[in-house]
Amino acid sequence: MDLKKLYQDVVDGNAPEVQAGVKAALEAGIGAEEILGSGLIAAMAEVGQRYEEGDLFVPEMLIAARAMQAGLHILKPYLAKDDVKAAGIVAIGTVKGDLHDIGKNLVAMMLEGSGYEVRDLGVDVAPDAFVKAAQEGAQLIGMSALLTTTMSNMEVTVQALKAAGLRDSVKVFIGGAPVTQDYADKIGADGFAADASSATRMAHQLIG
Ligand code: B1M
Repeated sequence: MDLKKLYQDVVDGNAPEVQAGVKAALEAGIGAEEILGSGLIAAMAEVGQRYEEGDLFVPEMLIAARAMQAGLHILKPYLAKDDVKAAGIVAIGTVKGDLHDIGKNLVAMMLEGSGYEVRDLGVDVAPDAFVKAAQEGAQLIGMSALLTTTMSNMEVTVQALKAAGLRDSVKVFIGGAPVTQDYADKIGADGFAADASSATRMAHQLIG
């Protein structure tokens, strides 16, 4: 079997078919990482591109995102079978003003699969909520942003951690489509990860 139908079902936003397709691909022996990369993530990239070109609109983007989340739910137990068990508490969230959570959820899933305790703060997370998570024991703060207009809230959060006197006791890492290593350096974050597996490696480096 190939992943073309699964890919198309994500683009079309057909959640029940996406779930069935992920199950069938797993049963056919296709690896979880390949299903994720070539089926789910590649399809969302097409959705983004078609939105940019004016061929799809926000409701279609949302329906495709729901279908992808449905597929991720099935894949979750198969992802991140990492043998390195690291003790550590990570608080993760999508920054204020930003509602995109698929990438953040994926990073959270992989971290959990690698043995971290993950405190998921959700989306539209205010700087104060990240500060509170650090006060409540998170050793690593992960921030996700998908919009160029919300990225600046990562810097605001780093500043809020500093103002609360917590910057030296907590590590900060960031990611999301518009985020770069240069940006991480500029705002004083400790790390940047381009995708969910490098996010796990980054966590190992920072606190593992
Ligand atoms: Co929106 N959206 N969206 N959207 N959306 C983008 C991001 C966009 C690039 C589309 C486009 O124009 N091509 C564009 C942003 C443009 C920009 O800022 N430059 C955009 C826009 C404009 C908008 C709205 C403003 C549209 C509108 O209302 N007019 C609006 C904003 C709402 C808001 O947040 N306030 C909006 C809304 C939405 C939906 C709600 C419809 C939906 C989100 C549903 C949801 O998340 N539950 C949605 C979607 C689905 C997308 C696209 C199509 C897909 C995003 C996605 O889930 N990708 C996206 C286009 C695109 O990215 N190609 C787009 C799959 C996911 C696995 O990848 O999130 O990149 P990603 O995560 C990766 C890495 O980035 C990284 O690892 C992940 C796994 O590999 N990563 C991290 C992510 N976070 C990390 C954190 C880390 C480390 C790594 O450490 C902590």
